[in-house]
Amino acid sequence: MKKYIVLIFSLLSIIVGCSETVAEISEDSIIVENPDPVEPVDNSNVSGKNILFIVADDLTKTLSSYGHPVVKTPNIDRLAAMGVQFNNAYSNYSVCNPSRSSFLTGMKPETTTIMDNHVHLQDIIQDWVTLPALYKKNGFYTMSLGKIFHTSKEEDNDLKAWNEIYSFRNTDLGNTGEGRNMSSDSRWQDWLRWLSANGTDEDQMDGQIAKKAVEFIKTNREGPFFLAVGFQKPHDPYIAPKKYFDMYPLSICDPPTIPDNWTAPPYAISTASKKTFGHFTDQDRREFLRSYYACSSFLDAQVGKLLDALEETGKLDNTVIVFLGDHGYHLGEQDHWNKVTLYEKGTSAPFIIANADNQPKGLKSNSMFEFIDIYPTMAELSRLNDVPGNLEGKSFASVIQNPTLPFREEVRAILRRGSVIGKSVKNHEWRYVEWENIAKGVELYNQIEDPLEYNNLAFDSNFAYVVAQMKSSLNY
Ligand SMILES: [Ca+2]
Repeated sequence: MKKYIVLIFSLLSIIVGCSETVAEISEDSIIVENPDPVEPVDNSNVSGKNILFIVADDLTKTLSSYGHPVVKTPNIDRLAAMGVQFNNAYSNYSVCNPSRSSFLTGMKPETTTIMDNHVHLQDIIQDWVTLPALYKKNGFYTMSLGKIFHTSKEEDNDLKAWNEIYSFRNTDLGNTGEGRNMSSDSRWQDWLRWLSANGTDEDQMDGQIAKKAVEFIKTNREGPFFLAVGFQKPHDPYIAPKKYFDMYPLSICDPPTIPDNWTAPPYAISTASKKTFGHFTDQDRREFLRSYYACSSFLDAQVGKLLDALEETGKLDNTVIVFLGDHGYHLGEQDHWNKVTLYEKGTSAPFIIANADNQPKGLKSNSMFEFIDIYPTMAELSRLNDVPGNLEGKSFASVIQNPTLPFREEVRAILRRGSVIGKSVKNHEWRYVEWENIAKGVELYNQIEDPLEYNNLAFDSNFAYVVAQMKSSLNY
């Protein structure tokens, strides 16, 4: 009989959407949602490489392997050197639950209909086979640590996909330190809070996730595993041990410059965001960047522990490592310090894969793909059987093996702001956005001359032909 043990506290503290509450302080920091007891599994007759599937929450390209000038991420750099880094990987929706529900089912947000953090996957899922469920069906031993689906609650997850599932929370000590809430709006509670925390990595939930993952990797196993590690950082609240904050003096945390006279097109940025960030001072911006950078380096250190464990156990070459952020994030671009946009900064995310069969090492690909392509790609790489027929992406396994191959000519994303639907299509030269079929707004940005997307050319008659072309692509 399935019995779920849920230690009492608000799961929102680890599986947040746009707002969240602080974890209650308790000596226990592990939340177990396993069938009780966990049944031993003999999958020694199953062939295939292990999968280490690492998802970071709200991580943009604050990684030195992506050329960030300030942030130091030596471990993710090490991973990139082992594999292929994709410079043009695009989430289909710039919010946690819609994005994860999409790439874990292999279907577009339009199809899942999950477009906010409040819809429960289990109310929608029908007979869809999620990515981890397919691995389990193929005999892989599956474990979920931290945030893979939007929450670890039964209604938001796919508990049948996992042999074991664990979430974690900070210790009492890890919730103390020097910090500040930069929001003056009480409605938002914690979402602009940073904390240079006392204690060690393992006083933070992500440190505990890494520890559990290392224990699992070091366990002797005969058959292959699918280990999904969902780190919560750099998602707010921006909490990391003090040593990571100390890496980034405020003087080197320079906020981006907003062009003079720039204003956001209608619906491009939420009204609440404009109101909140309109009050940001230079000090606020620098503290925000320091906190996000600290959380990025903290995350990087946890990834390093997993790589070390794979090396120490001799499992590295036999483990395909997939690393991604669940969507993009603005760090001051468009005067926005969050997600939930259709801009480049909102939709593009880091994606690195290492150790797949016949793949080169240390290459960077500019080929574009959408996150709905992840599921069929992994299914192909792992040669999984019974791949469902309802997947809407296509495999880019061939690009992993030959990173100069072109893949998608254009990528799409969708967003719902209030009741208004925005859709974007991007190719290598242009991004085009419509809000409610142009009734609420149109945007066109040159991706080469204006990569940060400040100069909306949609109403410039010189580019009417581009608007027409992109409109046709969007509504094909
Ligand atoms: Ca997220």
